[in-house]
Amino acid sequence: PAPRTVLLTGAAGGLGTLMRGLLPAYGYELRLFDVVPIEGEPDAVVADLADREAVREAVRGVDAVIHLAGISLESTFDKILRANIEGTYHLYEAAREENVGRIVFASSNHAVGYVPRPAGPGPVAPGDLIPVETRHRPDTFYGLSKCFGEDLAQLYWDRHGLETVSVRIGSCFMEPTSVRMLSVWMSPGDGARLFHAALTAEDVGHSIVYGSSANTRLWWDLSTARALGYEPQDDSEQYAPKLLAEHGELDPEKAEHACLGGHFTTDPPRWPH
Ligand code: NAI
Ligand code: 15L
Repeated sequence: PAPRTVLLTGAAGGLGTLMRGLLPAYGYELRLFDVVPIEGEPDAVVADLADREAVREAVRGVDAVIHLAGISLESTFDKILRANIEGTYHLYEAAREENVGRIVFASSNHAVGYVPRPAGPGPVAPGDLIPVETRHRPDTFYGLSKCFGEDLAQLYWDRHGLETVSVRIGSCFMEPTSVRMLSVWMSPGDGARLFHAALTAEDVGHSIVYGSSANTRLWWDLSTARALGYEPQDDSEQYAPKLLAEHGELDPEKAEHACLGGHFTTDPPRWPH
């Protein structure tokens, strides 16, 4: 049966807030979880992913989890380790113990951030789109934690039959704000469509999909997302004239424009740890 009660971790964050607004229309009852309280949501669980008992209690009785909680940008290794690596492990252990059937995991394009982007401006030929089956090339400790999450999901599927859809999200914000985002943007509406498809598709095992709208300048292959029943409705192209007038096309000579992960691949690392 289709899941009805869904635990939304990271519900206080940017994407969590967008999804809190959009997912109830699909019929879900959301249980909210975040380390910070959410204004106007007194029933939200306020707890840290480090608190295994609280995580286990939070997953008890839900049909599925959308796991967004964690550090969403590069940080020190220790902070990433605690929130994203150990935190995601705690979530999976709790889900296994409580027999939750499916997790939708917010992976990121930064798990494969050092993959070269398709050459040239404008639309990319279908054969040149970046496939899901490309090796992990994390661009940060943050991206590395998403590689870990994808592998953890694979382990829990193979060993325990716990299903996951790992969504390598591009940039999910109200509007694209850079030329790179014209290629990787996921509109909030398409984000909700994709999460809904990931929650309801049958027999997903562990599926990895890219998360974006049907952008004219798309860099990656959306076929595994479409195989879940996802039908993106939006395209960033309406924002192209303004963004291109402001910034020009991406410059292939610039390192920060060369790879999928954009400036994540060139920003100075947050060392020492
Ligand atoms: P965000 O930083 O706005 O939200 C993350 C939320 O997780 C925050 O509310 C924070 O309080 C919570 N959190 C952090 N550590 C926690 C812990 N130890 N225990 C409990 N809660 C904790 O990030 P955003 O943009 O909403 O992203 C959500 C998820 O989606 C993240 O996992 C991020 O890596 C992933 N993602 C988001 C993209 C986007 O475009 N927004 C792109 C790619 C991936
Ligand atoms: C991410 O993984 C981040 O969480 C988000 O804030 C954006 O920076 C996004 O990637 C991106 O690549 O634009």
